[in-house]
Amino acid sequence: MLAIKQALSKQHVGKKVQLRGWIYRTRSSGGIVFATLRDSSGIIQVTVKKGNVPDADFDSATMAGIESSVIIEGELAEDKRAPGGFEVRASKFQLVGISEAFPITEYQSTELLLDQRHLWIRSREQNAVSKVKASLLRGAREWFHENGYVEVTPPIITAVAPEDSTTLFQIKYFDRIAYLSQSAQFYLESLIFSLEKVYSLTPSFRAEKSRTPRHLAEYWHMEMEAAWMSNEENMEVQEQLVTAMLHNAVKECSDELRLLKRDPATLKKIESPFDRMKYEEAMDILQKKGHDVSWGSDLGAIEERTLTIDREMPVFVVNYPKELKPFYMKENPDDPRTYKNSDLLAPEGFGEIIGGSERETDDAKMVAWLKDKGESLDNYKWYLDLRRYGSVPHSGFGLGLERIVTWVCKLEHIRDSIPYPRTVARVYP
Ligand code: NSS
Repeated sequence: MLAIKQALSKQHVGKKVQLRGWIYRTRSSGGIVFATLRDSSGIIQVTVKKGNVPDADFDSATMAGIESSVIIEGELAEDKRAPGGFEVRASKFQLVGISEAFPITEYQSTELLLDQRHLWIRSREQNAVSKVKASLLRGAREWFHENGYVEVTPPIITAVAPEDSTTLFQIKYFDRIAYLSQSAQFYLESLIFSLEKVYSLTPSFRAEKSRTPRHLAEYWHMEMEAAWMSNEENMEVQEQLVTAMLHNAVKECSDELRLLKRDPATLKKIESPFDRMKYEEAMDILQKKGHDVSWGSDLGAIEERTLTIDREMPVFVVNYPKELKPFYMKENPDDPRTYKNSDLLAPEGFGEIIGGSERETDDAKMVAWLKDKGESLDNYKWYLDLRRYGSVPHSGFGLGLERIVTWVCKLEHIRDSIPYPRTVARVYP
C-alpha cells in the first residue's frame, strides 16, 4: 500500500500500485468512472473502465459518491491532464464505506462550514494548515531543545489572572471558584528557580467578547521563561525561535504552503535580527498615516496593520506605556513611563504574534498594583514569594500558535488555523 504522494512518481509508471483513501471527486461517462482519490498525503486520478475490473467493482465505482472510502489497485500511467501528472488505471475497486450525500459542496457559507467542521477538516486546505502547524511546532521544540530549555507542564486550572481579569473563564471547582488559565507565565516563573530555562505549550483561555479575525476563546500558547535574562536577550530568543519555526515549515511543508497560496520563499528569507521600534516611534508613524492616536493609545489590529503592511520581516514594538500592560512587567529605567517589554508583530499586516517582557522583581511594587486593582492578595501570595526567596532578573514571552499559523498560512481569519475554533458564538461541534 502506497501513500498517494509516494505513488505520484515516475518510478512506479507501468507498475501495479495499491492505494486507499476517500473519493474526492467523481464523474462517469459511458463505461468509465473518473474518480479522484484523496488520502492524508495528496490526491490522484483513478480511471475505472468497465471490462478492466470485475463487474461488481465497476458497480461499486459507479455508486461510490464523494467521501466514500475505497481501496483500489491498478497500473500507474503518466497523464499530463491529471492533477500531479499521473493516473491509476484500476484493475480492482473495493468500496469500504459508502458515503451518504456529502453535505459540503463547492461554494458554501462560512457558517455552514463551521457547523460541518467535523467534516470540513477533511478539506485539502485544512489538511495543509494542520501539517504546517505541526511543522512549526516541531521547529520550535527542536530550537528549544538545542538551546537547553526544558519543556514543562503547568496547570490549566488556576486561581490567578496574569492578564486582563475581565477575560477569565470561571469554573466551578468542587465547592470553590477557579479559572481556566490565561497564561502559564506565573508557573513558568516559579519553575526557573529549579530549571532556569523552561517552556510550555498549553491551551490558554480568554473570554473575549469581541468578534475579531484574530481572537479565539481557546488558543494554544507557547510560553518561555528564563532566569538571568534581560528583555534584549528575550527578544533575541524570540527572533531566533520564530526564524527556526518558519524555516522548518519551509523545509517540511513547501507543497502545503503553496497550496495555501503562500510562497515559501517569502518565509525562507526571514532571518534574525528583526527591527526594533519604540512605542513612541510607532505613535509618530501612525499619526503621520492619519490614525487618531496619542501617547497611551493601545495598538489594535488596525494600527498593527498599518505598521506592518509594507514590511516583509517581523518587527518588535518596544517600551509600551505602563497603563497598557500588566503589573508583572519591569519598569524601564531609561523612561519610567514605560516597561521593558516588547510585542512582536508579523509582517504583511498580520500584527501581534508574541508578547514578552522582563519581569518586575520588587514585590512591594507588585503588591501596590494588585491592591490598587482590588485583587485578592491571598491568591498571589505564592507568586510574590518568588521575589522573596532568591529573586533574579528574568524574562519571558508568550507566542500565540494560531496567530503565527494565520500569518504563515496567509489565512484571512484565525478560526481556520485550528480544527475546532472556539469563539463567542460557537462551541459546536
Ligand atoms: O496576553 S499576551 O500578550 N501575553 C501573555 O499572556 C503573557 N503572560 C505571556 C508570557 O509572557 N508568558 O498573550 C501572548 C500571545 C499574544 O501575543 C497573541 O499571540 C496570543 O498570545 N493571544 C491570542 N491568540 C489567539 N486568541 C486570543 N484571544 C489571544 N490572546 C492572546
